[in-house]
Amino acid sequence: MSHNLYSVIQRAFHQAPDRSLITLLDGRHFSASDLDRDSAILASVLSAAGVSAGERVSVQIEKSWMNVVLYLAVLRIGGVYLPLNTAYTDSEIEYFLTDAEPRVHVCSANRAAHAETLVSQVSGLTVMTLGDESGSLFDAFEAAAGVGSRVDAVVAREVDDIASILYTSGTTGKPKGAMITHGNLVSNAQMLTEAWGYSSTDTLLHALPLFHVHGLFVALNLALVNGGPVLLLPKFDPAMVLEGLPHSTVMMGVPTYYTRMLTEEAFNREATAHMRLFISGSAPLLVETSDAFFERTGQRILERYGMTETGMSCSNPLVGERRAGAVGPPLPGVAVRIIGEDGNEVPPGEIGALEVKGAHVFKGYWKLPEKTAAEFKGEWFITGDMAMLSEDGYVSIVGRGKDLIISGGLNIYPKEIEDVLNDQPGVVESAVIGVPHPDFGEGIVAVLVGEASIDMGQLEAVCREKLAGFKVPRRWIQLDVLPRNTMGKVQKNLLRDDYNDSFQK
Ligand code: MCA
Ligand code: AMP
Repeated sequence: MSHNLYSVIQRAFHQAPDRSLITLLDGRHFSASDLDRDSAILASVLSAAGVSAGERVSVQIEKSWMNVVLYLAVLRIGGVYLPLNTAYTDSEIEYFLTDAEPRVHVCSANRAAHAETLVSQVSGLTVMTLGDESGSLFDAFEAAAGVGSRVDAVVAREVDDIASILYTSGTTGKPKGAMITHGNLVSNAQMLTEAWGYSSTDTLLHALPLFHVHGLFVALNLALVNGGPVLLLPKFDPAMVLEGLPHSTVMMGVPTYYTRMLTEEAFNREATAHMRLFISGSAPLLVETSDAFFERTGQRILERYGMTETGMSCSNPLVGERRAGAVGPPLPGVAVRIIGEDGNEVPPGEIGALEVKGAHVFKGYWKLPEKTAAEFKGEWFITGDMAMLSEDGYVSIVGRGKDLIISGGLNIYPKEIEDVLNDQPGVVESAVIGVPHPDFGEGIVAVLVGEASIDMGQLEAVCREKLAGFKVPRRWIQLDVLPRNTMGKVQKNLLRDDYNDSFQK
């Protein structure tokens, strides 16, 4: 039996081939059999371009229905889907491509010239472009459709075979490619189906990007394995969400989506009456946001918790108390434990390091066996999050052991920005911190030590050139020295206290 995720999705497609599965706001819609056929056609194009089982296809494109088809086509042929944030700069892309060595890189037309320069560095690389029904890959797809070229067979995959690589940064070093298997994705989709009572009668309001775990594996996979319709928005936009709500039953988002919806007067009980479930994750949902949402709509947002490396691990219950400030018990099939400084499990109510175990835990980091080994204790994966378990089994994420900023649901590792800043003339050292931000949850502040003549505008320009826009610090502070403890370690907690109000109005 094949464990290819596409086979699971295809079974759902075959149950209701005529059901409209992807609908766009402009009225275009695609049935299950359209997606099955189009992914078979695109699979033939990718195969002709030399992609075979186990080979990577990297993708940096705007969200569109063809993006969904491309994802399905890569799964079908047993390829490894490698999505990349559209905000990544050319230099960031260069690292990912040289590390992952994809056979095909699919990008927007405006990014093709740079990608082409990498062909000499990545052996066997082909660059293709894809927009919303445009680009060289779309032309090849149309040509293949015209001559009836398609690959119908779904390549057999084992539970442990890699379906996707997603890059995630670390406290030290360069971003690491998390190898996510077919087994991981199928088990996560199954546990979420059970926990959230998801079925083909649900319509998913899909506003998230398709290049992270949340939008791709939590949202899209859940709908696809259940053969449930998706209203695919091009991006998060409150007006589009308001338009989509009366036609949907489930929405998923990062906390910023919900705080932004609450600023819309039209977002009320009536607007949300057709919805059965709002889900939040990727960053902490403030209790005040959860309460304000409940007051406005009469519905309690269901908060869940996960990571790129694990998919989803915990979720508040569908039926029962959805506790604001907690992420709920572990999902079915997931085990969690909270470890104190002495290496032993702590009793309920005490804070410790969260570790998780289950079929959803990834296979390891691409080409980095030592880093992989360092983050596992046997089958237990060390999440890097600090957590607490209640007497009745709810997990609360109370902080991070890792030096991470989460802004608008996107992870930013300070080290990456500090490395860029420390390389600049006149900068002696830097400390990048996250402090409360009313829209993004956390905003980035750069604290610098260096020559009096440092031009902050120039530093910001360098960051913009090298780093994705969401990683560029928005506040700049210059100090004579950074606060350090007796071990010489920079005390970021003191900096966070001092600049806590940087983004308050
Ligand atoms: C955009 N900008 C940001 C962010 N996004 N700044 C800080 N944080 C952000 N998240 C900046 C851009 O650089 C630009 O500034 C300006 O905002 C406008 O850009 P635009 O793209 O128009 O912004 P937006 O449309 O308002 O986007 C904000 C957003 C978006 C809707 C919150 O970032 C978003 O959809 N976030 C969700 C990310 C996500 O899917 N996370 C899940 C990861 P400038 O022009 O100055 O550069 S998966 C995960 O974490 C795990 C597994 C989990 O548990 O789910
Ligand atoms: P990433 O690896 O980009 O997928 O981000 C995963 C990290 O996001 C986790 O390790 C947590 O620190 C954070 N995270 C995800 N969901 C939540 C949540 N509901 N509450 C608090 N933090 C969360």
